[in-house]
Amino acid sequence: MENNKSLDSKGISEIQKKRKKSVDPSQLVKALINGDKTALGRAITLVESNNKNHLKEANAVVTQCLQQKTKSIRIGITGVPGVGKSTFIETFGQLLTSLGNKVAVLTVDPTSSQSKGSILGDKTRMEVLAKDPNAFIRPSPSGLSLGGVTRKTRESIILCEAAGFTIILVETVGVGQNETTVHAMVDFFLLLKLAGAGDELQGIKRGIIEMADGIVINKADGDNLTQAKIAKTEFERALQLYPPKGNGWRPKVTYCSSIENSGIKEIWDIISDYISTSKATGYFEEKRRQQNKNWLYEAIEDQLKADFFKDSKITKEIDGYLNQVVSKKISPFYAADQLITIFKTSS
Ligand SMILES: Nc1nc2c(ncn2[C@@H]2O[C@H](COP(=O)(O)OP(=O)(O)O)[C@@H](O)[C@H]2O)c(=O)[nH]1
Ligand SMILES: [Mg+2]
Repeated sequence: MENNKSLDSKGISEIQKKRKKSVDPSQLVKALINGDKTALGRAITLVESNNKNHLKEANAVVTQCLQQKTKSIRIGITGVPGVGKSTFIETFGQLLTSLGNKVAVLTVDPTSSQSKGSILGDKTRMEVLAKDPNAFIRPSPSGLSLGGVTRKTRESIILCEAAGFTIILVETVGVGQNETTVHAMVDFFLLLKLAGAGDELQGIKRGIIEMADGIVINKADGDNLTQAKIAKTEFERALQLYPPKGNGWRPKVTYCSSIENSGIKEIWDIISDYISTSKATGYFEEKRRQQNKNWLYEAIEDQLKADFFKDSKITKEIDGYLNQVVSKKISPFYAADQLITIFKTSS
């Protein structure tokens, strides 16, 4: 055995390399559509790969998955770190699978490469759901910018849906731009809050309240319950100041305990109500169409930008232009115009 290993180790690793390289997209998609979670995991890895050779295969996989007729609900879950998103998903996810749904959980956390601890934390927090045959949990790809994570997550959603997952939960860390990008990829946006965490209404970033279709005060248990009830009333009052959403929806406020499993069903009722109302008016489909259009524009912008800054002439010239701009010899607009002309003629 030992001998064999040393004799063959090179050969074996060559085979393994080849195997890793040559993915047959059609075979992979076939297995994935049959509900094979390993195939789904491999397809997501392919989509996440930054290797140029994988791009063609990844595109083929996504395109084939797009052809699948799917029915899904995409729910974004946001809130500050520690508010209980992962714990909530563990409890909420189990309710959803018990009702016959197949649940996929994706996370958008561009910081996850720096804070490996949070992934470990999430895995232990979703222990039961992780073992549920009708659930699939995939942490945020690491080592990518927010733009990179966003794109990969969007494509992963398509793959999960083709694999038969009917509810997609996207957990996002409530910092910076993350919420905005996740809001743009889901049907329903749920904001988790804590009661009694300082001045509730002062601490809210206005933009996030405007994005939320539902607000849940989490950790409504023990001594916290009374505070949670008060916070609910405060949020409801505050929300009256906002106009209803495009589809006439007024965001709902409720409270729950993810640990004690109370108030969870009410949240699903709110989301179901939202989905059936917005499907009836055609808003649901319209929103998804609009999101798809926006993704195209964003993808073009991202790609152009990346190509521009990678261009060898640009990398050579840009410092000179920057210096001239800083020393006010030329205007930033003129510099941009010149650089873009250089870029256009170089390609
Ligand atoms: N008392 C109580 N604690 C909770 C509840 N939900 C989460 N927690 C705790 O809050 C901490 C952070 O939870 P976690 O799910 O990791 O938050 P995340 O960072 O938003 O994903 C953990 O210690 C949880 O046990 C809840 O409903 N009640
Ligand atoms: Mg978490």
